[in-house]
Amino acid sequence: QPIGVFDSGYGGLTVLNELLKTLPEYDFIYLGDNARSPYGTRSFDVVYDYTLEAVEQLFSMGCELVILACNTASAKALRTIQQCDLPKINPNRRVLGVIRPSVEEISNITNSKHVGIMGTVGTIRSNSYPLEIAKLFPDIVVVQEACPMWVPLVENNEIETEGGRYFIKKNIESLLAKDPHIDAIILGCTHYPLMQKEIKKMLPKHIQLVSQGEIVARSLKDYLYRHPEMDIRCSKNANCEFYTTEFVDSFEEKAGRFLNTSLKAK
Ligand code: DGN
Repeated sequence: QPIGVFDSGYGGLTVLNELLKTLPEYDFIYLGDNARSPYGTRSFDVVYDYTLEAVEQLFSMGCELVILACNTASAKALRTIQQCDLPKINPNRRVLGVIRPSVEEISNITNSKHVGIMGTVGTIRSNSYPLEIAKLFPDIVVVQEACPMWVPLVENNEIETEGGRYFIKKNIESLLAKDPHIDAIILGCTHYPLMQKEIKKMLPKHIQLVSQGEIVARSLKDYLYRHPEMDIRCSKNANCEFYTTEFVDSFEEKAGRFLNTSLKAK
């Protein structure tokens, strides 16, 4: 069976990209809810409803395991889906998010024990990162910055423009002003790796920038190893299908740009 990968739009492709490299022998189905993206400023209830719908769609396409490759959905919908919905839908199916694996890596990336998190308004307001980090590493200080303009910059290819740089600088400076001891920043939104080059130019050299794709891919590989009962490895040529909830043509164009390849979507 294929592994489902879901995002509100294109951001999850940065995770899919790493999954394809790390798990080349698996089939994937990517679903972008482009019709209703962005999720960043939407309420808990709305993000939960949309995410559950997407998960059920991926289940109906044959996925037994779905990755929410979206921090906003992981922050606002994952726990309820895991605890309340899955037992009713099918207790053998699994839904995993991107926040927990990123948090588990934190102690390896900071020496100062001061970490910055950048994300959508929804992810930052949910406090998911500070709460999860406090459970595993209570001595780590966490400061957060919501970057409401960053997803639109990525979606509209405006990163390397004067306006794009203005908003990147504004949020970086605001985060660093909150805590000068930060030595690592987690890009807590799956869109942000596409801005990494510009962000790095504005960061002091000693600050490490962490994007989630590789972390999530490593963590999923480990998960599949620990759960051999989820026998979803494909036997012949691995395959990846793409679905969008709106405008197939522009999805193919943009997703192709993000993945650096041409692709067909449905
Ligand atoms: N890529 C999503 C995330 O990681 O939070 C955000 C996209 C959005 O809908 N704003």
